[in-house]
Amino acid sequence: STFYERYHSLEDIYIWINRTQQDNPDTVKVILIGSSFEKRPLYVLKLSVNNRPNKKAMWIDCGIHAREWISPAFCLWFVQYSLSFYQSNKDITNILDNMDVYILPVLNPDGYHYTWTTNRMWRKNRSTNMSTKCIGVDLNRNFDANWCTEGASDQPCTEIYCGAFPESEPETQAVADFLRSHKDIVQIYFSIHSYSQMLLFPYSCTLEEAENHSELLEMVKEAAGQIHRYYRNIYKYGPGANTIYLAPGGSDDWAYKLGIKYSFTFELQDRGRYGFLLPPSHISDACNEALLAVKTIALKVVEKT
Ligand code: 0X9
Ligand code: ZN
Repeated sequence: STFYERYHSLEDIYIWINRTQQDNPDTVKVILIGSSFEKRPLYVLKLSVNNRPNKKAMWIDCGIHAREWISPAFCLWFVQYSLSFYQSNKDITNILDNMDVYILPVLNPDGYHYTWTTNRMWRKNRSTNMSTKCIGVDLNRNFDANWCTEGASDQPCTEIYCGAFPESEPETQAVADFLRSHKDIVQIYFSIHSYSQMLLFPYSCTLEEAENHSELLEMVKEAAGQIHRYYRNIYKYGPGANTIYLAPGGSDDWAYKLGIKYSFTFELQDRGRYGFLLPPSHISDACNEALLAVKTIALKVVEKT
């Protein structure tokens, strides 16, 4: 199997980030956007193929939940694919000619490291708090979107603990600060999770419909259709609250409310057979499906502008 068909430790991913930048100095920039609770760096790769001014952008983050290993694997897959097939695949060429791509391969490095060393099923970050012996905040409940209402918990010992206040966690803050300062250029937001095979859009924090609901529904419907057509695999799609469950404080809803009108959460393979323990032999299928969905949606946004 190739490098991209295996899971990698955090240390290996840091080495990969560095090497990818060195091997592609004209296309790849590494941006330090902050650091984790345990002071690990949060690196974003910026893919940019020419210096056309006023280019729009797309954001992809992976690994917000520690145990969802297919997610960082997807971010690496996406970067590799983009760098390899720019100029030869017309879709990726069209996308990169029209927008820069910001990729955060591991949003929750402390949690990810912990799943490699101590507890494979860890979900949250690794922050501690004087008022409790329990460790970790669910970073996808820590954003400022109907924060800590139904679907999150104020109990530090639960898996869906929302934290002491919105953006209490350094990982959340780093992402939110970066997106706030780039909100005029970022058109599309993707957050990659597993498992359950779903293409979700806002809202998850309320049962209300997003302002451009029908446009978003059209996009994920087409993406799910493409996945079915090419890979014969079923993905559900729809607003998070109706399709998976009510869950406030998520990054997708927050990004949407910030003004990023094309905001999505993908839940990759599988539908529960292996769950978070998806075998490495399934990485290429899972990533190719998600890649097709990202391309389909990004092309639709490029078409509009
Ligand atoms: O609960 C979550 O955060 C996500 N599911 S997971 O099994 N990967 O934990 C779904 C997130 C959907 N979006 C929001 N809740 N905002
Ligand atoms: Zn998740």
